Amino acid sequence: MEIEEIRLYRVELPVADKAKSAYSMSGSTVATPNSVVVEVVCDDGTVGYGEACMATPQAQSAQDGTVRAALAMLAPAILGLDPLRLGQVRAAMDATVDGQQEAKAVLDVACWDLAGKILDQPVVDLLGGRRMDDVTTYHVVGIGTPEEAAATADRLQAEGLSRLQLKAGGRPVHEDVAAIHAVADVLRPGTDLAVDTNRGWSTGEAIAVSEACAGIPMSMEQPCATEQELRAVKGHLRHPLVVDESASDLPTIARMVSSGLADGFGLKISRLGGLTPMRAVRDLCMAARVPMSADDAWGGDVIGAACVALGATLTPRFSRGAWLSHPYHQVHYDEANGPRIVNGYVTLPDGGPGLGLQIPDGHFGEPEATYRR
Ligand code: 0XW
Ligand code: MG
Repeated sequence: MEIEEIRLYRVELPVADKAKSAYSMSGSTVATPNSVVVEVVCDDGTVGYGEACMATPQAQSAQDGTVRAALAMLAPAILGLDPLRLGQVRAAMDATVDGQQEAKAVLDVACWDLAGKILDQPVVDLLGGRRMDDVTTYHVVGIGTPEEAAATADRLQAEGLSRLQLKAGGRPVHEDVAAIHAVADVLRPGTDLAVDTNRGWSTGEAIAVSEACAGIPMSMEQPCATEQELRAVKGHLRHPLVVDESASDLPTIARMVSSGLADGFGLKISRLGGLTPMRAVRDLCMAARVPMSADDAWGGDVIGAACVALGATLTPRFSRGAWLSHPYHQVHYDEANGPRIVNGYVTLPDGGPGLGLQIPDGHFGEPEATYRR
């Protein structure tokens, strides 16, 4: 089997009106992200999908323009290769451009979708098989007043969500502390709370917030911007430390595990370069008993299905949840099978082999760019 053609599409995923105030991160608000969706077509006509959607500069260095520019170099480099030979695809991409993991992830995910379709297997099984019947997820509570945050947290728990991520940062820390306490007051037994500033606090602010919230059962996700800052605050925090944006690649993650810096990870498939490296990180985290999430910055059913496929292979004890942006934009590429949150858990698409999606031909309109052998 050989890759014959690669088609690139631009897909807008605007925040749904009624959720407009529901998605903000420290220092930035998500409005109308553009997703990069690719169709990787084999010589027998089989189509594999990949996707990356960079929500805001807050969460990663790549943006959709840089992803598209990197794909213009990477797509020609993998034409003619066998998508089942993921190592050769990776080698060809790495020989073409250094870094650019978000663009490489788009093609890597498409190759996993193709592999599943060629082998007539779901990606979740190629990744080792599901370890959870109901796949855990988590829901973001955007930055707002203490009353807004508490009301959203209360509503989400009533809807069955048992993992919440409260966004913080980008404002005076006493406002963050007030919102954290307000959410803590409505936490139900068994609900897991992470406070995520997406690198927003200084080391002093992180320590001060942890002190001010000492009695609250929560974790602090990427409270500061760099690994050095995280190491500086680690011994002063009263809460477990979860690393997200600084967990940039397998060697870094291995260092954070072996040194005891990370009590958990928030991991984005696109930042790591796709399901292939994410699978290796998953195996490390499971072996080291460090919980992780299976996330991405934003995106539609394709990257959502990849997150859920990987997330389903975690054991519940080491899953921090597979995250979807679907609740905020409410767009499906496959209305019937696209992943969604039901009763607090996320569904695993089962519309067929590969990622389990049945995306109608022509669904994305005319491609922005096409690469052929
Ligand atoms: C909640 N996420 C997975 C999606 C947002 O883009 C940010 C990210 C996070 O946890 O940082
Ligand atoms: Mg995070």
